[in-house]
Amino acid sequence: MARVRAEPYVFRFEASSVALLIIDMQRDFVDPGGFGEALGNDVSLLRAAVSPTKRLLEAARKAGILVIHTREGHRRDLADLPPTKKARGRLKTGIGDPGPMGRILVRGEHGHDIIDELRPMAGEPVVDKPGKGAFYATDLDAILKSRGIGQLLVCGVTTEVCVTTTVREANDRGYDCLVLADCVASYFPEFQRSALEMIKAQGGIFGWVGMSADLLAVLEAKARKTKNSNVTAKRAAA
Ligand code: TIU
Repeated sequence: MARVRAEPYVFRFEASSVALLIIDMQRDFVDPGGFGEALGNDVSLLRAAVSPTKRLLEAARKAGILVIHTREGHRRDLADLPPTKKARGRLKTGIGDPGPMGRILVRGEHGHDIIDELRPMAGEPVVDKPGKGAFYATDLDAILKSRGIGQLLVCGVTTEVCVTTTVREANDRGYDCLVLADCVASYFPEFQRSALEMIKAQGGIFGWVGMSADLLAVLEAKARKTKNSNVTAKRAAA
């Protein structure tokens, strides 16, 4: 059983029943010219989460932990786009409209895809979601259940929108979530702080909050152990 320092108390997990869930690290949110900027935000604030998430992603892969990526977006015919979501914000350029990275939040477009630094590897499930929560109208729950996953290590953007919506959905479905504070980001520093506070308040009402360095140390130790036992097994077989 691995143990990671976290708030409100230590987070325990088995590598075989935990997944790294990376939420919506798409150009549309992180890069200029996408949905995030169309909403009036300074997208550069989200960049802070990229390097720590990349380190965790690489460590999770080496430790043999399942990695799942999500993308918020819609069908090319926008048939799954609620008119209310389209109308919200009275945007000049909104969902489905052409932008410098293609049609905004539309599947298959350059802006809709995940940033190069965190590109999914073959075999890692990518869950396309029409809403803010990663469980709503997706097969995420089925993917997790079929692999025996009960706990989630959560990274992504934005903290108070898709990350917390997903953590709340996960919590109600019986999953334990550890949110890595430096691997999630918001366009609003005060929302970043308060969203994380809300997760861990009241004895961890929605989950745990930790720092990537603490998790990284645990994952790296696990990867070393796996490598050493592989070497021992190979020697024994030789
Ligand atoms: N606007 C905002 O902060 N976020 C979103 O619209 N989607 C996600 O958080 N992915």
